[in-house]
Amino acid sequence: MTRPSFVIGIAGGTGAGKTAVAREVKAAVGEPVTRLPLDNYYRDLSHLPFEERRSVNYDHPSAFEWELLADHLDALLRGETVEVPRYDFSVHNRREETVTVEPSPVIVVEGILALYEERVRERLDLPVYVQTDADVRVLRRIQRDVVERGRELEGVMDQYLATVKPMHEQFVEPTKKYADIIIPEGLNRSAVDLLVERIHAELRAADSAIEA
Ligand code: UZR
Ligand code: MG
Repeated sequence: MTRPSFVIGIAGGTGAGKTAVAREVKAAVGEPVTRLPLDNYYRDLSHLPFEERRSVNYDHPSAFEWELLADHLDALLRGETVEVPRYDFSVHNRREETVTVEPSPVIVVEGILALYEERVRERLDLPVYVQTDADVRVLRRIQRDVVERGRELEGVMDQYLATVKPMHEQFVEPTKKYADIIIPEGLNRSAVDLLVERIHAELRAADSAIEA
């Protein structure tokens, strides 16, 4: 019998600390956890030249290949292995190579719009929203894009005002209502500990269901 997976969704604005929470959960629980970052499901834009790819609105729901993500979740839940695309932020496009993801007891889908699409949402056992003030998020975003990704400050500011902020308000923030748990500030020790405890409880329940 295939073991049922416990699927967690972690949504929230850019710079909220979603990836940090997902990594921390993975570090605490270890092998049973597989992360499925939404970034990997940005649509393949190889048919567009770089200049056009650069001006795509990556904060709009249409930027993501939802069908593929939902299909992958279904396959993983059936106990099948999937080939997940990888994304290269420096060229705004999918990489050639994929990463093989095995079915696992806990799957964490993480990204700004992880709670947006119904087909994905209905597969989540625990929808989580990371709630962090916009001023903190934008400072983290500047740190990441300018310091770590080598982008120009001016471009980051323009993009934030032109798309990141309005799309956040229109599409990301309204998904908070779908969350069962709201985590303040991202790496919040108590909240992460509770998540980890809950996962351990689910793993124990699944183990005893298999033994019974
Ligand atoms: P997180 N993003 C890029 O900057 N470049 C891309 O090629 C693809 C995505 C950004 C995207 C969004 N927006 O705000 C952010 N833009 O990645 C989501 N513009 O990722 O949740 O880690 O901040
Ligand atoms: Mg992230």
